[in-house]
Amino acid sequence: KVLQLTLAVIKPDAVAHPVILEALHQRILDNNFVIVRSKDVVWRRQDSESFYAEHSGRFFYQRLVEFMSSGPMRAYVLAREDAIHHWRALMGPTKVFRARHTSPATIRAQFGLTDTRNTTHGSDSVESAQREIRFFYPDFCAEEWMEKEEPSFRS
Ligand code: DAT
Ligand code: MG
Repeated sequence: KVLQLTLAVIKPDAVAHPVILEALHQRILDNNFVIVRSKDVVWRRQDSESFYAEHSGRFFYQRLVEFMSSGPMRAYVLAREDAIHHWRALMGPTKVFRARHTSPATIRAQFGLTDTRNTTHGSDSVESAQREIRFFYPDFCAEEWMEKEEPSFRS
């Protein structure tokens, strides 16, 4: 397994509750992710629309866009082997009802409020991770970071 970067977001529903935010931060550390970057951001509506452009036209799009620009969220760049898969596994299924019934130990099962207010985002492929990291951190150079840090993950 190779070292990988992913973008992980704690959405506004969870950032609004300091205890939940802290629990999720701790869960990241407990699952052997290295926090490469972290910041709190508030999106304008147009950031939200652009980030989720692939969903424009879906019945939940307006709801999603409004929610994602409703308050602060936390955006992490995380590193570990197979980071994309491992973060998505920790998040659980998109839909909260399904998460609660099929994977009760996941973040969305435990903290998700609705299918829209579902606590977390995670990149779903190498390509989306690159795009999403660039979206939040335009000055971050993944290649440079890998070159510098990857050797220390081997030892
Ligand atoms: P994921 O966030 O698991 O990658 P996605 O990319 O299909 O899921 O959708 C992006 C977000 O859009 C999701 O986190 C919440 C919202 N969403 C998706 N499907 C929805 C639905 N059926 N009802 C309400 N919101 C939905
Ligand atoms: Mg997605």
